[in-house]
Amino acid sequence: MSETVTPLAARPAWKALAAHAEAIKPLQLRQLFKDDPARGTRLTAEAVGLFLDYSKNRVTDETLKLLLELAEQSGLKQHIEAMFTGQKINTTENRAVLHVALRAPKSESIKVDGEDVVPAVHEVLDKMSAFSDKVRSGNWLGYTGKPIRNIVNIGIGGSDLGPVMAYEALRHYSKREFTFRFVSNVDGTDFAEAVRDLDPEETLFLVASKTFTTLETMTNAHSAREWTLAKLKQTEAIANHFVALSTNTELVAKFGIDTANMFGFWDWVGGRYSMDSAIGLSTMIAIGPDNFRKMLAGFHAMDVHFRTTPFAQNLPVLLGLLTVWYTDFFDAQTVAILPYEQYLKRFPAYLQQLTMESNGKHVTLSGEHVQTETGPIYWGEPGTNGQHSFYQLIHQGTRLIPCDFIGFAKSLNPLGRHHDMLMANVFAQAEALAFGKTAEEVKAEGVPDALGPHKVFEGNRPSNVILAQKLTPELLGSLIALYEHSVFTQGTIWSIDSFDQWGVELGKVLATKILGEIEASVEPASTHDTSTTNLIKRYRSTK
Ligand code: G6Q
Repeated sequence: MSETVTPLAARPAWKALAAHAEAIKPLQLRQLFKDDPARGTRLTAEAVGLFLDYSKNRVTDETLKLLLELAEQSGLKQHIEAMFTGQKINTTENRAVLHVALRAPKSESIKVDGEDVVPAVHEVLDKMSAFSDKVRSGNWLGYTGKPIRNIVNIGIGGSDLGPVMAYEALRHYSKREFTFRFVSNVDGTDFAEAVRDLDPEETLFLVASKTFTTLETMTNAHSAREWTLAKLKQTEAIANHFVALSTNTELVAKFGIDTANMFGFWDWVGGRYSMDSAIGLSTMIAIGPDNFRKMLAGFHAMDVHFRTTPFAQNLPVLLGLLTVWYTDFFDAQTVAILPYEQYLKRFPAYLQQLTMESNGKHVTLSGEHVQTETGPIYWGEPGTNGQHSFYQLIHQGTRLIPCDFIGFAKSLNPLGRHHDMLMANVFAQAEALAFGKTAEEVKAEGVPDALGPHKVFEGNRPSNVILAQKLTPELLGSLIALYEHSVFTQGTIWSIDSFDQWGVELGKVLATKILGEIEASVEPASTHDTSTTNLIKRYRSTK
C-alpha cells in the first residue's frame, strides 16, 4: 500500500488539520460544552459492550470530519481489508498479519498464499481444549503419578505479557486450586522466586516461545529442566512436566519435549498479538476452554466492528485518530491508560508492548524517515492508586497527557460502597481534568490570594472514558482488540510497519558478544568504547 498512498504531510486532510489545530488550541472544553450542551451525549459511540465517551477531547465537529478524511486519504479502509484477507502487510518481514484469524469462527475462510488458515487454528484450539480439560480435571499426571497443580509459563515479551495480563484480568474466572506463575526475566531471581514453594512432582512448565531460540526463555527453560530433574531424576519425566507453545518443531524436539505436547502457531501471528493463540494455553488452563472461547468471541466481535462499521462510529478508528491528533498536533508524548478495575492491573504493561513495539518506528513503509512524530509512550496504573501519585502532574503539570479511563458498571467483588466510590473517582477525575477550576472559583472559596495560583486547575486536559458492564472473558477480548486496532489505525496513518520490531535486535546481538567477553577466562582485547570497556572490566573484577 505504501506505493499508492500519498506521503502523510502531502495528504490534503493533513494539511487542513495542521491549519485547523491552530484554531482549536485556544478553545476551552468549558466553552465547547457550553456552546453545545448535547456534546456529552453526542460525542459517544458504542459497540460490542463498550461505550466510548470521547466528548472531553479537544475537538470540534470539524476536527472529527478532517480526522475521518485523513483516515480515508491514508487508505485505512483498504489496509484493513488487506489485513483481514491475509495480504502480506508486514512488508519488512514479508508476512501476513492475521491475529484476526486466531479468533475467526470455523465457518470463515482466510487464505494465506492460497491456503485457508482457519481449519488449522481450530485444530490447535481443539487440541489445547482437550489438554486443558485433562490438566484441570486432574487427569494429566506428573511423572510420579501426582496430578498437576502448578502451572509455570516461561516466556518473554509477547510470550509473557499477554498471558500474565489475561491471567490477572480473568482471575475471577480461574481455577483457584491451581497456582499460576510466570517467569520471563533472565535474572535468576525471577525463576527462583517463581518455583521456591512449588513441588516439581506437581508442576507443569509451559515453554512459550514462537522461535524457541529466545535467550531468556531458553535459559529459564533449561533451569526449569534441571530443577525438575534434580528431584525426578529420570529424563523421561520431562514429557510429563513440559509442554511447548511454539512454531519451531525441530528445536522443541531437541529440547526433549515430546512434539505431541507441542501447541503450534504460525509466522503470521506476531509475538505481541499472540495471546489468543497457543501462547494463551496458561489462560485456557486457568479459565477453562469455554471461557477462553468466549474471550475469542469478544475479540472477534471487535474485529467485525472494526472491519465493517463506518469510521465515524468505529471505536478503534476514533481512538486511533484521537491519538494521532494529540501526538502530531499537540506535541503530546504520552497516553495514560487508567483502568479503574483492579483485575486490569497488568493491562497498561501489556499495552506498552502492543503500542510501543508496534508504532515506535521512525521509518515509513517505503523506507523514508517519517516527517511527523509517531507512536506515543503508553503508561498507566490502575485507579485509584495513580490519583495519589502521578495524577498531580496530569492535572497541574506543564505537559498534555491524554488519558483513557476504563470502568465497569458492576464489580466482580461487590463490597459495601467500594464500587460506587471507585466509579465516582472515574467521573470526577475526567471532569476535573476537562473543566478544572478557575481563579474566580478559587477566590470565591475564600482561598487567600497568595495561594490562589496553586489552587487553580487550568483544565482543558483531554480524556476518553470507556465504560462496560462487567469484566468478562468476552469483554476482555473486545477491549484488547479495541487497542490492537487503534494501534493499526495509527500505524496506517503514519504509513509505518506496525508489525515488525527491528529495534530490539541490536541490543540482543551486542549482549551475546559481551556475554562471551564477560565469561572469557582471560580478559579479551576490547572492541568497545571506553565506557563499555570500563564497565565490563569492573564487572569482571567484582563479580
Ligand atoms: C513481539 C516481539 C517479542 C517476542 C519475544 C519472545 O511482538 O516479537 O516481544 O514476543 O521476543 O519471542 P519468542 O516467542 O520467539 O520467544
